[in-house]
Amino acid sequence: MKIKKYQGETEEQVIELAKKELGNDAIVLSIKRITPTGIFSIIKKPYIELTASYDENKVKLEEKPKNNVFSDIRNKIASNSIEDKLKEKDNTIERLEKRIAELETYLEKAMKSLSIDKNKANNKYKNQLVQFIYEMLIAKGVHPAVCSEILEEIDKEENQNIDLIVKIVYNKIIKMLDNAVCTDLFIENDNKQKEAKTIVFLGTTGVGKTTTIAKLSSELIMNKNKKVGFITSDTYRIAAVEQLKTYAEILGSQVEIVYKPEDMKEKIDKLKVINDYIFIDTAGRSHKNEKNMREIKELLDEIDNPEIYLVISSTNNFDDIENIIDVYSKFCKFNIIFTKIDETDTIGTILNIAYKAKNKIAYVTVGQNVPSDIERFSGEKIAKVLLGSMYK
Ligand SMILES: Nc1nc2c(ncn2[C@@H]2O[C@H](COP(=O)(O)OP(=O)(O)OP(=O)(O)O)[C@@H](O)[C@H]2O)c(=O)[nH]1
Ligand SMILES: [Mg+2]
Repeated sequence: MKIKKYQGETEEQVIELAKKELGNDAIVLSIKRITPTGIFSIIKKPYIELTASYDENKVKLEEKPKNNVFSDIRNKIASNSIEDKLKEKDNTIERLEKRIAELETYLEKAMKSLSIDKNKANNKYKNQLVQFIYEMLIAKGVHPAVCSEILEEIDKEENQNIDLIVKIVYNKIIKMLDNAVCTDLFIENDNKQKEAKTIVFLGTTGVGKTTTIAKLSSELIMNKNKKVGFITSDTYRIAAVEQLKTYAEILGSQVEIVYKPEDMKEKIDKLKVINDYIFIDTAGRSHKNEKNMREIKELLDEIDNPEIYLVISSTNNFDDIENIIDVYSKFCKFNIIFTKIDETDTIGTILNIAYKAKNKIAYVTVGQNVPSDIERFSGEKIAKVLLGSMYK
């Protein structure tokens, strides 16, 4: 016995292929639907693989195989022996039974494909690959309007090849994301000014403000040989000051505590003298609480020309993120840091924000490790994740 594999788009197609080449006596060992994973799932469509075994003495692959039951019968009728004819009758009945069973399976499949066709009527796009990409982007949290912007034009084109469609989609996503990349950051400019630069971190509760401060300041202190002083106004949460103090101690930095906005100037002046940068940590505040937002504004009013980062957890849903951005936009200008992208399944919200093009994105954080789990925001990595690969 020998084994041979056949690949095709449908089960009927591979069965037909195998039957044509190996005849009706071949045995089907398995029929599997193979789905390529990750980005390959887009470039290569799922396909059906049939594995069959056959008797090499009966089937010579180069020879034209016996076609079907009917040609078989015709050949046998040509034989004159009665014994042969009886044997033939038995075989014919057996084969007809097999044929009926095959027809039943075929009908069952035809019914199923009929319901698939019905679903197709609900598809947004006529090109199946474009539809597939659409569904994938939606599942990753990309807003339908953003999907339309990316996919509508491509869907209009006839006979596009798969590679080209994927390339166009990938490049469109990267372009959208790259438009939001923030350039020219105080943190990255080698601060040669005499005065220390103040960098403020705002955001709702628990999004990772203090951890992000530790990551960014470590990079400046350890790799760029800069001096960073810290100020915290988070006197609400027990242990918040301690958290920042612990990082400061490890980094050999000074920490000042601000209890009320009027103290801010004095503390900044104190740290200005010996530092290149002053990182200001704030208490996590609900953007829905007007009093909280007023307090933040009062605090910012005391700081001259700060660079502000709004820290947003990418695990929030798009509507919440939009609200947060809108509320903070009313009283300050900021760049965004998206945290916890290691924890989200809907990284598409970042693309939605980039598409809105109101704010620039500076960094993403990808885990809890200080200082390593922070990266400069880049369109390429997010685009790959949106098309099915892992964030690496
Ligand atoms: N998985 C993951 N966890 C993170 C990331 N960044 C921060 N965290 C975790 O989020 C939790 C809150 O982090 P903090 O830095 O204390 O957050 P915060 O915004 O300062 O919190 P408040 O000051 O209470 O508002 C901690 O357990 C961090 O380790 C990240 O990128 N990925
Ligand atoms: Mg904090």
